[in-house]
Amino acid sequence: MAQYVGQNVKRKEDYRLLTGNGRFVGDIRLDNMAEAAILRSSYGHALIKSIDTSKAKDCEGVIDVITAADLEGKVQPFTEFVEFTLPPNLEKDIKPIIKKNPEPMLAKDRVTFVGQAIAIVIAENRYAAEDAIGLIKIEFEPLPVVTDPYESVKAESTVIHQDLQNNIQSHFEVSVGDVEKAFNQADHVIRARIKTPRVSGNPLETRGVVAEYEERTQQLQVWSSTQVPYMVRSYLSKLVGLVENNIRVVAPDVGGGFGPKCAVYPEEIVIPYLSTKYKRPIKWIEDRLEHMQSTRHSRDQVHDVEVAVKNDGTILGLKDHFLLDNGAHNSFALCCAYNSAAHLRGMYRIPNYDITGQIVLTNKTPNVPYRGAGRPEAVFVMDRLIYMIAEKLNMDPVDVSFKNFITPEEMPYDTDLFYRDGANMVLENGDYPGSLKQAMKIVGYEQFREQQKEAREKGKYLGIGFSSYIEGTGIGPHEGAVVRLDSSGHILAFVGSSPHGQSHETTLAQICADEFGVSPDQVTVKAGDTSLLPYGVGTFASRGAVTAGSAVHVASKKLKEKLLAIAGEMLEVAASDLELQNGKVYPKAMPTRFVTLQEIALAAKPGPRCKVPEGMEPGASATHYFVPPTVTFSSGFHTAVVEVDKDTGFVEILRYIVVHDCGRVLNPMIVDGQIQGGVAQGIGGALYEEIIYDENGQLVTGTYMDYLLPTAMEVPVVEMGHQEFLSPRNPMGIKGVGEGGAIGPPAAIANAVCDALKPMKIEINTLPVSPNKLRSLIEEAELQ
Ligand code: MCN
Repeated sequence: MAQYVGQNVKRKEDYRLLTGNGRFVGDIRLDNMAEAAILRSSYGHALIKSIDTSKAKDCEGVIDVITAADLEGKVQPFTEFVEFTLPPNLEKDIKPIIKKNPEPMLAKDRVTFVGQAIAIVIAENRYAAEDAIGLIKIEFEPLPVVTDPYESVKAESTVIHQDLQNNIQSHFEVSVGDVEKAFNQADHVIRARIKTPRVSGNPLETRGVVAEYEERTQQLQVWSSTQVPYMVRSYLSKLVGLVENNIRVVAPDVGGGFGPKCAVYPEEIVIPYLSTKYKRPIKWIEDRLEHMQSTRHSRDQVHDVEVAVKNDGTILGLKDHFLLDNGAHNSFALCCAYNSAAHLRGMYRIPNYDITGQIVLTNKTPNVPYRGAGRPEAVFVMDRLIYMIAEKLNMDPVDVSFKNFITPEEMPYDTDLFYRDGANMVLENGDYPGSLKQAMKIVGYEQFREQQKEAREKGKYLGIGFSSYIEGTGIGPHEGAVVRLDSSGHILAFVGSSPHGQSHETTLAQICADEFGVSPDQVTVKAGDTSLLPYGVGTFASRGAVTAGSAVHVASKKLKEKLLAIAGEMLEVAASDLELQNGKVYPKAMPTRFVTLQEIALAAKPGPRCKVPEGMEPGASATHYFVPPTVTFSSGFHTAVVEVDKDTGFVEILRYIVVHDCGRVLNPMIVDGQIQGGVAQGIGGALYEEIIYDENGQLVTGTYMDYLLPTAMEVPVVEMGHQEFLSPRNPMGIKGVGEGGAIGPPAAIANAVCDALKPMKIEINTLPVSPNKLRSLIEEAELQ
């Protein structure tokens, strides 16, 4: 029987998407639909003394202009968030301080970042709405602006939120072993300040919402370009006070999300509310400038780290204190910061570890998870340290890695920490030294060193850099699937996690197809619609394959069992003696006598011809909610080979290699694509991307002229090596892969540049490695 899991099945979604038949939020046009435009703050921090909307309201085509006053008592601010409640054992262990700082839907009497929404114009069309925006008069009184997290934590700094005493929004500490003792026993202590800057996710499709309220039935339908339609529904119900069951949120085709679209935004609440108010459909589509300003940013961590090592390269202990520059509101509590702390030691055996994290408020756009969510920052710290240790001890960096790897024999390895879900953080399996060896083989490490020597003699600077990651993927709390056989014999799978480029329609169909012995073409996967099943979660944290995949797998098994029981009644043969293949069920002993899936579907209907065995409900569908025991740990090794032009500071990536383990691979082609795409974003973070604010809190990188993204010209074809250690934490042994590609590049590329410029002893501890930054480092080195 054909096995589709593990095969390069072509993407089922491509026909629709590549022929221009995708349906994104922007494509939705409804009768009598109004459009919205948003007036946003041009100040980083200011009091709003007055707002005059009269001229805007008088504009032709304008339906209304809404400010915070209009929402009072109607729409609650964002206050409570899922993540604010930590599992009790984690809460006890890391002693967190998490202060709530409610985020208003529209700024009322003060703005706290450039891009914050202040007023919404609803008009007959977007042109009229945009024109009216220009006629709203606001009197601001500028306040001192805080943009530097180190300044922000100082006692004398302006407090951004009046109900908090200072700008430290959250704080936690993690302690493993005896760090002081480890530092006392060390031959060397290496210290560094390592910074990953603020970046933006930049999906092809910006955010957007269409809402349609039908007064007759009190049904509210919302289309949103989101990763989390269920969360949007839940917040809408809570914050607007609507019956949850009357709200249907649909994420149609979504052109990328990368993390920032897993936050729920004010527009997703206010536009639907206004649709209920004006009883007509309303559409809002974010423009690119708004996207750069107000769609949440990410990363932005500074680590002050110290590592204690022995002369032979053994790491005895690590201390770290880091600040995460959160911007003006925190809706994800400890998510990225704790991810950084939990993943920082990565593949390495570091028995003594102290880390404190502080989430600091500044007058910038709020900070949320972005592909990797705290791990790229952690890897940048850890793998830079490996290179610094090697430099200090005059060792090869790979030997420092080999010295400190957690070995396969030590698996499962207890990290002595709790994961974010409250479970013990135990790395279940993997061969970390093996992955480095495989990477070294693919790149030809020994030959490269020869080539590097020869090149240096000719004045060419070639370098090689490695980085490593582990990643807890497939986080709960659950994900659901309903698998159904329809009367035409076609299989439908409804899942709670909706894709935005990850190919779920294909990979989940492969899982189903294998269970029913049909081709993936006979399976349709539907997602992104809260009316499909009652409890869904969403697509983020590389969880789709593990959670939705397992839910589909188990629901398919349950349904198959039922179909065999019905077929048993039809054929008068025990279900255990039946086989299901190629859409037919037949007795193993007599394959010529069969019933088709379509015939079974008809026999599953209630009525006189029903053949559903006694004790079972009629119908051909099964539901399963998969609740993972905890996350599964993917891992990987990244290798960058670069050439540095010493005179211009330009870095060219000559080769890029990823060796990784994502457990059972559902579709190798899609996994490779996920890694290739992730690496492209990681290269952006390594060499080009940086959100910059000036001292007044003005965003100075608001366009793609200032905020550089890598193009196809800068991204090499990634060479890949696969390991396949099946996870025991879900029935198919899957681990996630969606983020891994983005986690390793900053560290691997920075290490490669340092390796290329080794004679100059350059240390790159700040990203991106832009030509001007690199030239300054080279100039400094040449002066010494
Ligand atoms: N897969 C597989 N075998 C595995 C693991 C995964 O074939 N062992 C397949 C999955 O079936 C799925 C894809 O790879 O089709 C990604 O799976 P997974 O790692 O489970 O990640 P999610 O489906 O949960 O997607 C989220 C993840 C994240 S967190 C970000 S950010 C991200 C990413 O996926 N954003 C993306 N990949 C993206 N890809 C695109 N095109 N656009 C985005 O916005």
